[in-house]
Amino acid sequence: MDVKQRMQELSQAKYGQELSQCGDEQLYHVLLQFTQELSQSRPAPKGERKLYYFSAEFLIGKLLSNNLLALGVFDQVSQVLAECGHTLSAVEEVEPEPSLGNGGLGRLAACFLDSIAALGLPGDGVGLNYHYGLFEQKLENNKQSERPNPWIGDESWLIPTGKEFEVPFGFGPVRAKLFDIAVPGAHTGIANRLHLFDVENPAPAPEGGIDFDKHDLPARLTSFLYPDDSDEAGRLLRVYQQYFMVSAGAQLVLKELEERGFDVHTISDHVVIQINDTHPSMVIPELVRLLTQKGLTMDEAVEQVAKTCAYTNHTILAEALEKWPLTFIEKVAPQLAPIIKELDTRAKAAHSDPKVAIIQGEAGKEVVHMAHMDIHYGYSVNGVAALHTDILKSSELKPFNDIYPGKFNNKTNGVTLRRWLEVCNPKLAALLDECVGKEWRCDPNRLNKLMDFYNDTSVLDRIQAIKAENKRALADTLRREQGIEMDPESVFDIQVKRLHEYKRQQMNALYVIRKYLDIKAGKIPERPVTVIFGAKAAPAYVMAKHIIHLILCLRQLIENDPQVHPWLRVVMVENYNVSWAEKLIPACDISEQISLASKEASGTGNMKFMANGAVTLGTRDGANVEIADLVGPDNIYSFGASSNWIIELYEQKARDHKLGYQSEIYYQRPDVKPLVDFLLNPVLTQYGDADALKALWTDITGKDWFMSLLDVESYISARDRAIHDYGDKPFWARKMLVNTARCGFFSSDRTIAQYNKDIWRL
Ligand code: 26Q
Repeated sequence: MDVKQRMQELSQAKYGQELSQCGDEQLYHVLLQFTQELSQSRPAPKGERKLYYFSAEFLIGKLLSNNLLALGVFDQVSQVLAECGHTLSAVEEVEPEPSLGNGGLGRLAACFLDSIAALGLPGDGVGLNYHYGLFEQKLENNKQSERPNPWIGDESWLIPTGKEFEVPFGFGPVRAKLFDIAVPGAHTGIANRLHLFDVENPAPAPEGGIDFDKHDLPARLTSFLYPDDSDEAGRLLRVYQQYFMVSAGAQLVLKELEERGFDVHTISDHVVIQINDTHPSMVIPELVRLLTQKGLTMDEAVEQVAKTCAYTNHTILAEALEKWPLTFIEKVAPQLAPIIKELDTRAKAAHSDPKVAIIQGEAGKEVVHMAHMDIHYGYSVNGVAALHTDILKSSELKPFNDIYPGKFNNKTNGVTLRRWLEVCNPKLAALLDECVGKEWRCDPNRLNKLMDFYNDTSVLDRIQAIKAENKRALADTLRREQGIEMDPESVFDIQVKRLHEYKRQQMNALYVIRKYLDIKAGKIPERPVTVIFGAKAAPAYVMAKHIIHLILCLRQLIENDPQVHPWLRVVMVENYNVSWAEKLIPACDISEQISLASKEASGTGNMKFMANGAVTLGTRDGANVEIADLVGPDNIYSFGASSNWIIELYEQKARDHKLGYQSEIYYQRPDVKPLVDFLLNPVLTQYGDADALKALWTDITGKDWFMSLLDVESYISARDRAIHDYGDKPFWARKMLVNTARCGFFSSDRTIAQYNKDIWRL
């Protein structure tokens, strides 16, 4: 196919003009259509078994570059654009980002779809077509506010399919319309699909902020991605969303099963449903319901479903494990309640331990424990990193592991190196081609060969030159788009991820306070450091918003102080999203992965930073443990209390409040107290809301549930050590090289190959 000719034809047809006369906006729409045509001409992969990845979130990000790469026309399109005086990156600026996910879990689902297609496996995503996705973040007056984030224009990636299903809610039936997004596979000729369900008449965006009438159903069902669970009406809406997704999704699965010519009694031979966290768990009773409608007995239906569904757990945080009041389910989907009760009765008959019951609580106040339903009625339960799976097996879900020892398995997360290295860091990718051969793009383990260049000063110099260029590019973009000034010669120390107390952005802020106080006392740091944050807080998560406020007040304080900002700068990127991640990650020197050990199930940002040659400063938590094992102790800065010790402290806390960690450190350690007390200092509070900072101070000194004070001293010294080491250029460049060389394990192609071998068997 002649790429240029087809692009010419499209620009004539759409705009009646030559390609060379088109602006970026028009070129984007030409390329959107071009890409869609190519993707849609690809067949679906064949196979006796098909995977359906059910997920409330698919944080796909912009698709243009990614799809051009998968379709094998990236270079040709770049060339054509260059001939017209344009660049793909400028054209891609026109594309709105679909933010159909909150963070790690949603982005993982997107990486998985990319890898499933790249491996040529038959597997589609099933989710919801949120019109405004995750909110757009504004930072004003040192606080976050939220706006709707529309992404569906007249032309988008959505392909109307004409398929419709009826979802039987308690208040009446609602039609679910199916839209698809094509998922072309790299290095294969196939394309899979992301199936997104929508209501027939979606409501327009609310005026101003993101508040809307949560009772306005069905019009509001697919308006927003759920960012929190803070109020009753909102939580009920989430259950409506979940049932809408799984009922329509289960009907789609059965329709396709029939179209593929298989007997419904053999569904478990031909279908695998991977349940991404508990958000789609109602697919289990819904599928039982639909199968019995199709003539299976209850026993048969339960058996088939239990051989079809597999569950992935992404958290041990109790507050994030979904337990819905039975009354919610009776209201949303009354026909599911008797089925869930039946599943519970069967589980209780087989296992008397009340800890493993599905329905818990006294009469009238029963809750349905979604994860328990998944474990009893799924054939596989997996965690997302080795440490996380061990914790699930040995403590959090131990009673279940005792019952079903064979069910539990680990699948360490991964990321698609196509987006997170090839597309976002083309210069490093090209250097890797030179050093280890282009084959790494299909076989990421080839990157290990980069170790041959450990002492090659010319390669080490080029690795550093590429990093320096990426840092300058980031500084330019941030100046242009957000008016932010930063010194590209300084160390770029980056923490970007959702704002959560367990991720401990507040501990990073305490480090900033330490350095600020040092500089004011005349103790000048070894070299300038730019501390970069990017984070959205759930709109109703008060403490998270206080932490954003602290960061922004510190930023302003330092910006206003010419004695400090040559040495220390704080940057907070507004509206951190996938597109910002693609610019920030290639420019990072030090990757902050500082969650309280045991709390971050895996993390995936840590892997993206590593691939791009950033050195991790982290606790031994989640996949950081595996990163440390791969790169060795000289190429990572590990610090902080071990997960075993933390789990022990929480157990002590549960047994006896006096023994467990109670933030006594504030009173005991003379170096720690002034850092926390700075939150009350008028030098800082003049820039913001003294009450909010006081509330944060009270929390850290009184509760500090995620123990930032326990680790803050070892954190400060590890961080200072990293910043010191950065000064020895060849020494540091080797660490960068080792990190990139060892990242092959974290390719999501490896993760998906393992899911397929151990769970899906497609
Ligand atoms: C639950 C109930 C009500 C409303 C919202 C939710 C909800 C929404 C989103 C609960 C959890 C999430 C997202 C969780 C998440 O992103 N987890 C992350 O998953 C990654 C992929 O496995 C891991 O790498 C991260 O460690 C984990 O935090």
